Amino acid sequence: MRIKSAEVNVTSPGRNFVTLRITTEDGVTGLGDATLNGRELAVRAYLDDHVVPLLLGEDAARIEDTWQYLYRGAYWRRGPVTMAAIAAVDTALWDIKAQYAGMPLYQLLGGACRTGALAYGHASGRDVPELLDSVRAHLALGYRAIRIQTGIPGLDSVYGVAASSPGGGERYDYEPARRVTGGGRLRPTVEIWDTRAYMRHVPAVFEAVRSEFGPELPLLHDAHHRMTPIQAARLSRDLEPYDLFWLEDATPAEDQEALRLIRHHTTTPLAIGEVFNSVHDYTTLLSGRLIDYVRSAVTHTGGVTAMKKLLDLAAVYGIRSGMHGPTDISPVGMAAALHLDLAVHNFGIQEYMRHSPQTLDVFRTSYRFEDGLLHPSDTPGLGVDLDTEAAAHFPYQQAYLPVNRLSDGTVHDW
Ligand code: EZ4
Ligand code: CO
Repeated sequence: MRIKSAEVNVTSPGRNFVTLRITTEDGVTGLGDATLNGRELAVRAYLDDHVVPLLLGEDAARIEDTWQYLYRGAYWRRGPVTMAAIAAVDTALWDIKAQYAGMPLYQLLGGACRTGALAYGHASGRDVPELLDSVRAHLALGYRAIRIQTGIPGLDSVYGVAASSPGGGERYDYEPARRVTGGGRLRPTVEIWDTRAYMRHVPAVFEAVRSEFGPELPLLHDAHHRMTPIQAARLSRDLEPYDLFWLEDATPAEDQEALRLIRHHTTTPLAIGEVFNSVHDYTTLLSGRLIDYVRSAVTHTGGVTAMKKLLDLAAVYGIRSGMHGPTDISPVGMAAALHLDLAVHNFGIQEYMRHSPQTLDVFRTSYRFEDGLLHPSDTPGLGVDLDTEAAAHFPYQQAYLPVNRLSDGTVHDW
């Protein structure tokens, strides 16, 4: 099971993806997602220049040892670029091992704890009527849990809202990293933000959705790191009558203590961690029981090995998974998440934004969405193939997420 070759593939079928493909001497290939939205080429360089040369000739079966070697051996710890690179290697090695075993990956992780992973989709609208249409469209697609985001009166463009949703259906190009040129240079777009306008508007949106769809439907919301702790405490309390499944990223995530203040004031369940890359980002949050759901993704947190350990630690505190699953997690990263979703006892929910048909022409998936649940399929390994010929038709395109500013020009969290 020696590693014969490893290549990094960068492709942009609708949006950018970075994929590591490892091949063993006997021709088994494994895939790992290394996509870091807006910083893709940094991970490619980290892999090409500093990781791939270390892998050639090594034993593909030694997954834990390889993880430790890349993590401890680099001396410099953690960080999104490093951990996405390690994640790709780790995931590709699990894919290979499961194919050698002739089993879907979830079997090697302990086997299925459930028949499928409850998934939530993203409904959005520029205003409430458009949002209600979008919720209806998501229910028609089979979703049994739905995240709701709307435009805010007075603000031109807000996180999580598709520019327009004809027919209220799912839009594949919601929140792409965008390309804007100004003065001959590519720059992120700028959005203007007002937290007080947002906080005044959101409770009425939940009121409208609950009165239209009733008390049963699990509803989620992403505040995307924009409030102060005391603002977040206030909004979480204002939303209590609407029984959220969770409020996500209420405050900037790196300040773990901020969640303690929110927690003192509210029973709204809290989720955080999509921008984290290590179990060490969570120690205060977990031991203090300050959150209810862990938002990390396999892709950004060091792979299947590290994500399993993080979720096992969360389980000690009764905290559940809610893995990040936007379209900038590639189909490879999504498949890896689904195998873990099936295998860990403390699964909570899985975010699921569908990839575009263009993306799915390049990444051939076998996972399926049925009756609101995702299943990774019983194909040996991860169950995803990368069509490198198709990928070659979509070269990398420089693109960035927007940047937020307040009306006076101050940079704010996006
Ligand atoms: O903004 O993945 O919950 N999902 C999210 C995502 C993130 C993007 C950033 O690349 O917050 O939409
Ligand atoms: Co989020």
